[in-house]
Amino acid sequence: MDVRPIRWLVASTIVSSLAAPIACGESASDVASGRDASTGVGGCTKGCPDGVSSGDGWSSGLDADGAGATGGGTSDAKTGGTGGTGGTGGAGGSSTGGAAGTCGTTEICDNGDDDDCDEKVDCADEACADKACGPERLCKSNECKSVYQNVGVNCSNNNKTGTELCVAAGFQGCVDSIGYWWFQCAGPGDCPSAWSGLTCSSYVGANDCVGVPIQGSQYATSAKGCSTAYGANDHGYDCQSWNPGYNVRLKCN
Ligand SMILES: [Ca+2]
Ligand SMILES: [Ca+2]
Repeated sequence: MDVRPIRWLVASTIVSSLAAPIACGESASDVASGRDASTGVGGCTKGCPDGVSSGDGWSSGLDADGAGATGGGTSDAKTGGTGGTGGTGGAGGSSTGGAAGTCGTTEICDNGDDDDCDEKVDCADEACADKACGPERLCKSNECKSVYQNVGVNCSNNNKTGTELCVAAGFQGCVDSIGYWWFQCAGPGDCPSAWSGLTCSSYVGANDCVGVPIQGSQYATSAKGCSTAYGANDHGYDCQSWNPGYNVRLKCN
């Protein structure tokens, strides 16, 4: 029996298979259909799996699992996202674009938004300056703040000067301060009506936590400017028992 032709046929088949390496999930029949696995040219009949484009060497137009590729979509707060393209052959992609934002031409200086879309918010935008924050308001930490701030001083932050309290509130320094102290229960509250700068004309007469009007010896103010500390031990109190503490009204700069 002459076996030479059979050996030649087997060897030839092996060499032929190695000449067209199978890659990218292709089956031998895909390769046989015309796609060159090394260059991606020629396409196959299998179609693209999710997340693989024809540029990766897969033929386009078919979805490998039949479920449809999910659209990617891009996100842009200013222009709105772009929806992805659904796969063909399966259900369409489900991604939809984001809602478009709005861009104005003017930065509103005290609303927490970048109104003119230059990535600078409120007083951090050159279009705004301290004066844009309004009277007695300054731009601090990219936010318009009133120069008047109320801060409590009690046993947890004892002995603080007006300057220290203003700096802690984000300001450069202090212009003046007055501390308000209720001797009754609940400690100092906020001004019952509007503050007038550092003063609260309606503080006396406000009710404490049991409805008793605050007046006379039940109430004290301490005007300590900026360099003298407010202390929880003021007015005969200590930090061993209940202590109302101050409501310090600051004017900062
Ligand atoms: Ca802006
Ligand atoms: Ca704004």
